[in-house]
Amino acid sequence: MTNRRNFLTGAGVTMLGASLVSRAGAATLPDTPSASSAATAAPLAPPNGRPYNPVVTLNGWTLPWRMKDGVKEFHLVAEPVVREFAPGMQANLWGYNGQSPGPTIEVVEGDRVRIFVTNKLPEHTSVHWHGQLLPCGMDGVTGLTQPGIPPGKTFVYEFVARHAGTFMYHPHADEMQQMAMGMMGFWVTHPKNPRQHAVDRDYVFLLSSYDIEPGSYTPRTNTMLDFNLWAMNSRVFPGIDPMVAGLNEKVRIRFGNLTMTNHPIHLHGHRFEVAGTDGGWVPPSRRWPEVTTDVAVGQMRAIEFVADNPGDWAFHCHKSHHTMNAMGHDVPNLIGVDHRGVARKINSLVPGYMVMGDKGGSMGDMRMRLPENTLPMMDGKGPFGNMEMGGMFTVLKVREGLKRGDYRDPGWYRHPAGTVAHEWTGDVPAAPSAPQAAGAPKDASLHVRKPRNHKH
Ligand SMILES: [Cu+2]
Repeated sequence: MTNRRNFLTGAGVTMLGASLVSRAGAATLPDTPSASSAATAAPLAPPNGRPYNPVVTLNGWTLPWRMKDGVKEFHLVAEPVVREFAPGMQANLWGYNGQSPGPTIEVVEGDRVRIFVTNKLPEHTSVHWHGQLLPCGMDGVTGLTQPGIPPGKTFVYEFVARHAGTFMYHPHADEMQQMAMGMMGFWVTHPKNPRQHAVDRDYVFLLSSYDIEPGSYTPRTNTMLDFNLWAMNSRVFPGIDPMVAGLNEKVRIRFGNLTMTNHPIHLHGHRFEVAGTDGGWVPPSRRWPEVTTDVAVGQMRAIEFVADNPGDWAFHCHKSHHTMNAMGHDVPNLIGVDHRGVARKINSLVPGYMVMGDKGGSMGDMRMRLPENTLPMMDGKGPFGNMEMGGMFTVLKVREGLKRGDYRDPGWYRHPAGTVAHEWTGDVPAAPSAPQAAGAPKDASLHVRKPRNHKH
């Protein structure tokens, strides 16, 4: 009985906070800045409050705040948004302040933070501040620490950002639906001393996954594992901006995983260390070198390295299906099947049918007609041709002479003469004939699968 009464009282306090807000009038609420594009915004130099080295949100932005009586006040609006995944494909998602993911929140260790959350969704929501050490009633778990924020209402969260590190926020209300619709955002608490953990460039993004049928616009939110879009900050390659760094600059890349599976994140041309997690910083003596680090569901990683190798370096999830876009999953393997002449006949029966490589899966240079609002499975024009990538893939561009604070794409790397793999033009021995697998059928039958094309 006591427990129940306390629980209701606790809930009442939160409700009182919300009603006080509306009674005092909208004038007391901070502005609700909104982003209209998926471009990477310039780092937000702290306009007031204590100094820090701002992060760069890949294809995202940082939420401005106002200082009120020494408290940093933010205003998040949970609302339906249209997010461009890459040029040529948009999706109806749910997010915050105009985009999915929501804007990054940056504060300094010891800051008192007040966050107003207005719910413009058709159902209740809440915000959980993943990794923060805060009073239990501010933890944002619907039903457990607060009632859900009803549609049209504004709730207030207030706590002190007690420790520096890498965090995220997301709903703890109808999670399967709301996170599959793109509701999430990054949170960085900077150290009090800006020289502590200082790096030259600090990139952040969240990993998310979506199941959007080719030709449709809205994710299927009850999908548990078979997603067809693997995203960094709700963007897929070639829609993800490159990360750039000056030669010998110290770089940090922080990422969190809000998908339903783990992602081994791999960087070419460099060795890095995991310098921090959502649990805090790893002491330097306990770090070890890696070129791939796995980030499990609900985890965050901050990796650090010196960008001492000039070039255009792939940075991607090492699960090869996660560097592809939609449509790749219902296709039979036809390697070794001679289907010359068959494709045209099938095409007259199944419009849009595409024969998948008899010499491998490469379809980077095929240009079939796609359903509307769908991206090629493997794409991205590079200086040497099609990169045959999608999903969780981007490029780290390390350049000599890049100015501090310059985040513009420097274009493709100009390789020094004699440093690019090239065709051998000397003598080639006669090729032996290919071995035939025992019991291989002479004419393997073709399985035809049409791309599913439902509209929602
Ligand atoms: Cu992955």
